[in-house]
Amino acid sequence: MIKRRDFVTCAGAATLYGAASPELWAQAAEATAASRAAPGGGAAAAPAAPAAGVTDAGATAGPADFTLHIAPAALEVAPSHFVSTPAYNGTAPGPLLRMREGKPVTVEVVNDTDTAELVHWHGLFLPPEIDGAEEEGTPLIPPGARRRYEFTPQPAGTRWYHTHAMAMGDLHRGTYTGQFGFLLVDSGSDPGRYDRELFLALREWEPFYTDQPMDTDDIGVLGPQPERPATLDTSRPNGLEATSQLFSVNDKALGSGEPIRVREGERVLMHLLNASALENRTIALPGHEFYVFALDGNPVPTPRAVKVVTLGPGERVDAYVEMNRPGVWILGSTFDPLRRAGLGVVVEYANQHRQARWEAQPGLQWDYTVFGHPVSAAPARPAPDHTIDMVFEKIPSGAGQFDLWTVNGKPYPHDGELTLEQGKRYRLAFRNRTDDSHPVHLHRHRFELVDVNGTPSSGILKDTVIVPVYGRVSVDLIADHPGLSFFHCHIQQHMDFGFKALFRYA
Ligand SMILES: [Cu+2]
Repeated sequence: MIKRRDFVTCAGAATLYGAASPELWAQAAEATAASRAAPGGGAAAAPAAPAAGVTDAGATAGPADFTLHIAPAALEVAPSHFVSTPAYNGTAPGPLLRMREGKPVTVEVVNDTDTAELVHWHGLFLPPEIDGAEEEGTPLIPPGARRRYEFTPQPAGTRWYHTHAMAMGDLHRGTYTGQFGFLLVDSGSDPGRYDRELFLALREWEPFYTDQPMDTDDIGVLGPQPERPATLDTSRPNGLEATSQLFSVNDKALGSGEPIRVREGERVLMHLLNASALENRTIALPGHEFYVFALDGNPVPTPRAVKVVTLGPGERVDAYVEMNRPGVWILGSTFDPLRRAGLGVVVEYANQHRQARWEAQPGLQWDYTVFGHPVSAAPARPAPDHTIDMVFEKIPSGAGQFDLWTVNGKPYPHDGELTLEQGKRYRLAFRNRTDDSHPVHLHRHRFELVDVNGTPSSGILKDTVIVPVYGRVSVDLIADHPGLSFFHCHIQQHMDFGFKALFRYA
């Protein structure tokens, strides 16, 4: 058994399949089991620093606890297929930032690119000037500049960091790039009983635009759809949508990296992250179950085992997997075309040399609410002081254009409309009147799921939640972190083209 501070790193190495399309070599990989993958992360130093703030790092003496260099990197996502993209310290994910809850740290960010950048610390409670959203007033880091951030990490749990730059029509900016990494805030009290710890981020690369419907997730398509309009307006064609044909777990497409090597009887801790800019993903490890104990890094009231895990962009799932079915398996997307195009990694038991196996997982649906308090045992919840409806709509812009998105039918930033009073409880009712499912994220706070498409929920704390197609999700927010707080869909294109709002405190 190893403890939290010891984690697995595997050196990446390439397997050559010769020149072939991603689809072809991914299929080859599934067939041959010659697959490898590299869990992300690097070691982190012990932190020590004063109060929160931002400084021009050039004026500050002494090394920071962590340093992130933003610079172009060449990532060998598939054999001899190098993706050129800005990344942190030359890798994607960037270095694992491991911090102790409540213990101040310094992070220095060096922008070695030719565009202004921002690093957002997703899931942390930080002041708006550090949080990493321009909309909240965090200053951009100019090209060639460096900034030193000093903050006290909280709350404990699996967080992450990523760029918050707007991309608009530029698919080489924002979360389309390799600028993402895991940030773990350690409570110091987690017994952490496991044999192996993995950090697995779901990704796509080399995005491009299409005018064809490319949705590869169907979250909520079969659900109740309480927000579906009586008549659908199909008069205008859809606009351009970003999509991809090259996928990976961390920076290696299925078949391109080291396998995850395990032994029978081991208990593996998986930190799962959807770092996609594009879409929700559903994954499985055939023959095994994910014992989910935290969502977005927050422990759930009812941990339980499930066979598939769905993650919207920005979401995290922490789960234990008992390695009790020896063989060679593919941990990957349940959607065949995505898995064959790289969204997976091979899990190989010791002394097993057979082909990597995949088994279909038909009919299984992810459901947040099963991890909450049982309805009969749910603690009483105070009535909200206010309810805020948030209606999401899409305005088709026509062929060759970018669709626009609105929150409450109004353009950003909803002046004066979304004002919070400190200490009050707000029920946010997310009403999705679009045919996409949206992972919506609120900065600097977390909220409790109250209702998902009519199913009550209790005790699940999150910072990002998927609002299904034509679906409705209600959450309770206690206004306890004064300052501007950005709200947006975590799909980059939706955020860039209007799916955003700003909460203020009175
Ligand atoms: Cu969206």
